[in-house]
Amino acid sequence: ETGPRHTPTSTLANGPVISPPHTVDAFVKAFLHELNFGQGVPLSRSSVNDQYLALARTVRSYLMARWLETARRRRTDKPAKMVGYLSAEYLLGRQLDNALLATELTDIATEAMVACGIEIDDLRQQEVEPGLGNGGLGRLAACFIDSMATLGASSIAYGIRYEYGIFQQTFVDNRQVEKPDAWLSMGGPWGVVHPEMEVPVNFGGHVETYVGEDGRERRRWTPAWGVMALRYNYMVPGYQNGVVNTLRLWRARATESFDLHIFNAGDYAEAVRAQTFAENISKVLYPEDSTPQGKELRLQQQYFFVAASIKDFIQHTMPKDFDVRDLPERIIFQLNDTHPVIGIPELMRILLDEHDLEWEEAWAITKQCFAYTCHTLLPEALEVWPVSLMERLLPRHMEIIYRINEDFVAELRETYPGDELRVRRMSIIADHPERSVRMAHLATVASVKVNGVAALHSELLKEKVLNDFSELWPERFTNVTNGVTPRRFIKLSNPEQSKLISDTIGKGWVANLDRLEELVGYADDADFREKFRAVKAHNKTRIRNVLVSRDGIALPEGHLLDVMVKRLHEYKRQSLKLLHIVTLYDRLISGEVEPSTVTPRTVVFGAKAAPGYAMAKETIFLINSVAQTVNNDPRVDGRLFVAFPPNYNVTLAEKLIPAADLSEQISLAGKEASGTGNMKFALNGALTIGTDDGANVEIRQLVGDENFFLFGMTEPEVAELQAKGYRPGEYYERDPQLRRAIDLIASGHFTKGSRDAVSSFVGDLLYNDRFLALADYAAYIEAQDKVEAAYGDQDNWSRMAILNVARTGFFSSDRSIRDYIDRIWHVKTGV
Ligand code: GL2
Repeated sequence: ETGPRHTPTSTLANGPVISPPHTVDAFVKAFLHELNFGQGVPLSRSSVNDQYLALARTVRSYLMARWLETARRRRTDKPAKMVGYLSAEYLLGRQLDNALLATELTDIATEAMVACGIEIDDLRQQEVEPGLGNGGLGRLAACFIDSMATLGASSIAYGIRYEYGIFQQTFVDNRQVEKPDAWLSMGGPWGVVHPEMEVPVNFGGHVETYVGEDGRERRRWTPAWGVMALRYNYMVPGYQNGVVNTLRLWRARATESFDLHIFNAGDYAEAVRAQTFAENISKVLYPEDSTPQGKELRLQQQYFFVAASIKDFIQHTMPKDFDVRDLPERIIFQLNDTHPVIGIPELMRILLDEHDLEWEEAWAITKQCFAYTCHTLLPEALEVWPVSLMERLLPRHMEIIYRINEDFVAELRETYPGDELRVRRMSIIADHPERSVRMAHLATVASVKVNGVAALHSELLKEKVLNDFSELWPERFTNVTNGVTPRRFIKLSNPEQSKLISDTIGKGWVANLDRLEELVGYADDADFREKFRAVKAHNKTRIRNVLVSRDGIALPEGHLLDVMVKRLHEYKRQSLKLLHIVTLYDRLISGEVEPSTVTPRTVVFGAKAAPGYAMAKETIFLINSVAQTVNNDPRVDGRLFVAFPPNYNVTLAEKLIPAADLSEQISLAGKEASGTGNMKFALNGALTIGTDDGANVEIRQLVGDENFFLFGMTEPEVAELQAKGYRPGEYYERDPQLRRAIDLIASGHFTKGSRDAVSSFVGDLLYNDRFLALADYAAYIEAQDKVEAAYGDQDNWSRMAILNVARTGFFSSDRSIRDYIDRIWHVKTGV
């Protein structure tokens, strides 16, 4: 890195950075140093939080040594192309254990704490996870940076250091109530701030023409206000390979000039208020998952972090004498969904206005510097910004977008003479219902590659969402199936299964997940199956303890553990799961089945609803209401239990997923782009009940039909039914079992007799049912009945579960990142 710096002339200046030694003694010393001189307390008077912060900082110093060494190596190596991963979300989860694992310090730290009379587990519990993301998209970014570091890919990740992450969910009278997530309130030991490296980011104002020294006309943007982007570095360690990469998160800080520009000088209180306004930009994560709201502050956030990141890369990561014409050899910015797409006109602006390039040359460079990942198939998830808002907030960028579109539309008219309908469909600017910018179109026009996140999704992207574009540029489209990091989601979250695997095939699988295949043969080994079952039993006991102390929920023992955890969204069909539960319950209380003959089952939900998503919140209320009724009805005789622990997050996922027997992946076919929870469950020995959607398709192909409970319509069948005209009421009329379930809900049975409390839920199912839950109900119930029969043969169930683990090594995010490197980035790897 270059940038403002002062190099002392001492001979020490170029000496190596020396990591604290990997010994218990050295660790204890470093820890006590942090405690005494960092926290300012003696061990005897320290709080658990003091101890946690000192421990985190101690581990951080080991990471820091490697981080500095990684950076030094990259400076001295021949200049290489880097990946700039741009994401508005990183759902990181707790940091401590991952850092210990990566640096091989787990045992040393544990012993060091024992030496200090501290139970390290108590400190683990103290860490508040950084929840800087909503769901799968944000967690994917976190898995990807882990894999980039593990593969030694030269990369830097950029995002926003939200002061408040995803809200904390509580339930009051069965309804979701949100609380702010003040994740930094007890101190943020993992981030390192560099106030001297801040970069300005501007907004508003106007654009004018002026004549440059060479007599050429140019455009000049005079912004109305600006903020500073404060740099926070977070260290991203590779798995036991010495590499530590950077996650750079920006925080907004007011500038003095900001106060001067908009507000009158002399009014102190007003000036301080203005500061708050500027600092609002990084205040809070928007809590909508897959359904963005077109809020001005959100566009401010997007431009804020992208502008800071691009400037930071060019000015501080590239050498001083760097020529921007070389950018395509030095960087590929990966756009994680449309959130960072404003970076495209921003780079154009930099090249045109700050480096004086001609339009054609600037465009040729820009087009090589971006690649776009689309994460959705839902039309309402595709971001669109009103032109009026863009003109007000980013007038120069709007101009540039118009010009990009003008050239693009001209090219289209040449390629498709007379086909104005197509031109309108493809235009970056939409005219209806309001003149606006289609960010996915802008991204596609400017990117080297566009990828979907699972095989089916990438196909549907080409056939549907971006069909016109794939006809025009077929070679631009590719697939990279998502993955998850085996470090966090097997090694750390499931130590018992990890030990069994390592004892059986050796330790190498953690960084080479294909090696799980070596377990295939053990599916037929009775001794191995028994050990595998013991792991599951252990993990069930563990989650039982967690839920008792976390939420006072006592899960019954000896049940099939059926888990549906993901954001609450209609397309994911938590409502269908609910209908299944009500059917099971109805069979029990109606006397249709004898309780002692049914497979005892516990269903665990975890789901946050966007605070403004009314139907999702109604569903949460109904799940809680059903749970309350079912769990307290003596007729159920302990055969069915429903738990909905609040505030599902990464920390809970790590405990819950390894305990699951059954993974619920029941979205309507053609709606879930990929899913990543589905992969985590399979890798942790749960069987999937799922539709032919997202990455479920690939999971099923890999594990085999006989080891997967498939049900429901395929995507073409869905399309056909919708074209024909879908009437949910017909299914209700025709299927008595379904009718009984819906009637029971509608009667107010679960809501203390209140029909009103369920009327919008029931009304929507019967008269709208946008995601065809009723059409898939019968098939789902049938598949669930097969699950119960299969669970009756425990030995065969274990066999199936082992094969799921053995055959899903493909879903390591290491493989995803290798695919990105081979198909899109072409950067080098290795430590
Ligand atoms: C999502 C998709 O809905 C999900 O299917 C996918 O697995 C992830 C990661 O690619 O991306 N898209 C999206 O907007 N969110 C997702 O989780 N929030």
